[in-house]
Amino acid sequence: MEGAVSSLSYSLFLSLFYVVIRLVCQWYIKSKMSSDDKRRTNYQNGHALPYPGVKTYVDPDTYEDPTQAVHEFAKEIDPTRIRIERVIGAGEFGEVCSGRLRTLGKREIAVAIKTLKGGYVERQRRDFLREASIMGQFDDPNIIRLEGVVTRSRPVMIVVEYMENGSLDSFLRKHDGHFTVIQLVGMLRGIASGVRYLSDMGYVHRDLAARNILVNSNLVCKVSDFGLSRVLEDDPEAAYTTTGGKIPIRWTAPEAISYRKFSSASDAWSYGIVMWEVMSYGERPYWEMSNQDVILSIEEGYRLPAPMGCPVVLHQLMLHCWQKERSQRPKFTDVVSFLDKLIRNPSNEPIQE
Ligand code: ACK
Repeated sequence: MEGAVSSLSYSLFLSLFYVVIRLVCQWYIKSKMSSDDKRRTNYQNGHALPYPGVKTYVDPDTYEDPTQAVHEFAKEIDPTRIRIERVIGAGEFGEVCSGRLRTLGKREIAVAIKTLKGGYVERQRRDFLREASIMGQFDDPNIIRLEGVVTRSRPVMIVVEYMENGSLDSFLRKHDGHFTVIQLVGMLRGIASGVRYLSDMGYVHRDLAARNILVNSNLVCKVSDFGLSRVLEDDPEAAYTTTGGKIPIRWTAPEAISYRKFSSASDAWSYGIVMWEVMSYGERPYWEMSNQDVILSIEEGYRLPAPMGCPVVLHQLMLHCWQKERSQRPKFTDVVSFLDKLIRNPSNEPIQE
């Protein structure tokens, strides 16, 4: 009897001990979480759910009727609300223009308008609108915002927010040496945060490169150019590999080049190349080396050196992104935290190489 009582009190003691330890651990984890992490975590019955508020990406190609996907994810805009002002570039499907959009609240906002040129076949229309079906699923300050589409009249259009400084690569080349390291790190932080959002959504970009990032008048960088395989078809940097895929070799992780293993970890490799492009003000990765030489050099362990004036810690982060073993590369959430710390406390870090 006495034995039974003592074993009961022993198990009571153990349960109590367990509850106390659990509460202390929960309190400790919560107190260590940044406010950013808290925003991205909620609790249900006391259990932390990973990013429950974050939706997952739906591949528009899984829709039998791709037009249905467009209408599910993008608003149809009445074309009388759009005023095209000037042509700012050329895309594979037609011109890219700048203009104004009258919002439903009667405000006018600056927009970029991608048009689908006449004489297209159904497949081109579908490929063109695929980008809108993807972009329309995202809502993040570092992802280009889709305003809507025009599909019920001609020309077919995709309307997105206007980014005053255009593509990041040409913007940096135009302003070579003009920014402080902290300003450049701020741009990199924005891009990493956009890609973190994409990877939380389960979307793999596959073509992260400075040419596919847009910059607004406040130097905010936003990820653009969505469209899965179509993106690579469009990209002038994409070259055919021996396995028949079209890939922007200099920006792509070895496993994605060799056996098309694209993942958020291969996006991390590309992000490392974007870091290098930013810190070198739009220099071409691996300069004039041929694609084949790039592949061989990477295989032999060669990695891009730190650009002039690049802080050691940033080059170390690039090297981390370029680990051969993809599981060893950093997660985007860690990249964002790291860059945040660097921005908050730059003097603690050895800035020059
Ligand atoms: O480097 P850019 O000036 O920036 O030239 C290209 C061109 O259109 C062809 O893609 C520019 N562009 C694309 N989307 C946008 C946008 N949302 N806002 C401003 N410019 C854009 C891009």
